[in-house]
Amino acid sequence: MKLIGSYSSPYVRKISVILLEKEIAFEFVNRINSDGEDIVTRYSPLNKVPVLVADDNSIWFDSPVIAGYLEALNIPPQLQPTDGAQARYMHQVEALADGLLDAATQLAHELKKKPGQQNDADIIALRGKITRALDWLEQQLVAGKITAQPLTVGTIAIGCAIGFINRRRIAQGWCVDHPQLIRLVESLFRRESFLRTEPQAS
Ligand SMILES: N[C@@H](CCC(=O)N[C@@H](CS)C(=O)NCC(=O)O)C(=O)O
Repeated sequence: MKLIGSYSSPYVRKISVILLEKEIAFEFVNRINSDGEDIVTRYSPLNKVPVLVADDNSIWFDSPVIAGYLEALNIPPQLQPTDGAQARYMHQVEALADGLLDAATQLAHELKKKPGQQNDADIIALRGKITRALDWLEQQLVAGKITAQPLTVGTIAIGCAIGFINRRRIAQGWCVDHPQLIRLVESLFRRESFLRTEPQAS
């Protein structure tokens, strides 16, 4: 099994965490090869990582699809519910966390531009998405709909999104009014799979 990605990508981290939790052996292949060439378009038309090349050479991209492929291998621990309604809800949580990450990565990109070149309307819209997503997660945790145990792909996706937000200081002060979310991510960040995939400071 090969995971093509970059060490800094939080979406790649999500798949690395799943592979580590399931103790599936894999080779990490950097999207930039030794000649400085980006190899991802050979595998993914959209040029996005992660890409998984399975042992039967089948190619899978987009992290929710890869997570589904890995779950279908039936290797414990189970990270996705089998019950239809519970599985649908977990996918909604995963989609929300991935969407939070989409907004956070776009905001990080926008904020890297010089002040005069930044699009203020985009920044406001992206901050709105991030705030509402964090509030939604807190509400679901308070209602007991998202729980730390058992670990799921949904909670792993939340950990990867918040890890990126913290590292890039995208939503400073978010901790103040999201105590349940802090408790969840603190428990995730103590796991060996998260510790081993923590990106180096850039
Ligand atoms: N929805 C995708 C998002 C993946 C994604 O946006 N990956 C970024 C790296 S963090 C990427 O490869 N961007 C390159 C590009 O869009 O050209 C997933 O969950 O796998």
